[in-house]
Amino acid sequence: MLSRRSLLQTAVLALPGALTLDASRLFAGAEPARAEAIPGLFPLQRNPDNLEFPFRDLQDWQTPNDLFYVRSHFDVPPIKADEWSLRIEGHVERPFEIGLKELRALQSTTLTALLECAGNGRVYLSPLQAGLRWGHGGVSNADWTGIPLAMLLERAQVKAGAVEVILEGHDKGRIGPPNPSAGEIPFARSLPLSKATSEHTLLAWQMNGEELTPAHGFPVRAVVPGWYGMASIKWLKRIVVTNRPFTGYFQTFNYTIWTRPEHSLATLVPVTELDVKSQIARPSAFEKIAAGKPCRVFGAAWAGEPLIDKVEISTDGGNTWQPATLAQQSQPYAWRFFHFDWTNPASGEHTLMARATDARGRVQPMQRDDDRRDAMITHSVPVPVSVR
Ligand SMILES: Nc1nc2c(c(=O)[nH]1)N[C@H]1C(S)=C(S)[C@@H](COP(=O)(O)O)O[C@H]1N2
Ligand SMILES: [Mo]
Repeated sequence: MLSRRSLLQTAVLALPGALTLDASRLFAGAEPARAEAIPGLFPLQRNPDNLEFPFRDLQDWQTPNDLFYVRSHFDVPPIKADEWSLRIEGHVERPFEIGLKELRALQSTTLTALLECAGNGRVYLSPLQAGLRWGHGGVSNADWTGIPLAMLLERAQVKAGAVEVILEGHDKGRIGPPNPSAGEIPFARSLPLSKATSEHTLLAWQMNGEELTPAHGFPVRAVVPGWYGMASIKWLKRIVVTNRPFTGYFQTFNYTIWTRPEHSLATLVPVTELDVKSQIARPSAFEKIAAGKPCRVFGAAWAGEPLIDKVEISTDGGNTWQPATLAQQSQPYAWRFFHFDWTNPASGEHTLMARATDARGRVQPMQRDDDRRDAMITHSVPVPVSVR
């Protein structure tokens, strides 16, 4: 690989003779100041790319497309727009196929929804879990434009007795030990008929007013607002209506949690709805803060469909709590920003924490619930800071 320095030298050599920049002088001594450092995605994995939104740089309510986190299990499938079509079949009267042009010509709607990976925050689990170790950046918020999935289900005429709708992507691969897949499998997941026919469950082709990029599911993806991200299938290929629950890889071996509904007999169930959660963006962990000056604690909270009612901040590791100010902008499925002005932080080590409450009365827990295995990581994460 070319180093930064040799790249620059190559560039210098290509310049017209009149310009005599000396690269060795530029890079002698200290690195030049990063006057306009623009944050970019943080790689957890390449090929397939799994990239974190730089949450500590949180600024926009709508995450810019090039900063929206990327979570892909397999390589991005090569899809040609003019060859793409979506098939709707299974437990329906009239199976059919629809092309991109025809789909985009349908009456579209736009909805803001946050996507959060069910593994977001996994780096904070102890003991460390297998799987991608997301920090706080497996979450982003965007406007999605498309049609309700219900529109196509209506056209296909779902038969009586249907219970679920499986969404299948064009991407596929083989998953190895410890839980090998049945050969090469596509990414697929099901929704109960009620969620699939909700007017808010979309087949989207635009994100923040622009065509979906390959990484985010070009040409068409599902957006299932209020659910963890794994339900929002990218690169849609096929929609299958079924008359019995689907038990594919990504809702059995993966993306499942234990529940204890009856008789204390733990039951494994697929991850579905988002839980209430907040994250502090700034200050970030291990940041050095000036003593005696006010410090603004800033972050975002979300709960899926219910609105965020309250966010509280602790500057003493959870002993005492004070209300944060919530941003005016508040709507179902999206995140809500908050801030808290920490006046006069005293010299020493401090631990910041945030705790959100939603309109359903759900409160963000302080402790990790191990029944959730490696998913749905919503407990309040302590943020250690030094005040000097
Ligand atoms: N076809 C397909 N759809 C997929 C995935 C995938 O790997 N393949 N990943 C899912 C997961 S786990 C998440 S969190 C979201 C992430 O969407 P994004 O990459 O646009 O942020 O896509 C979901 N849809
Ligand atoms: Mo995910």
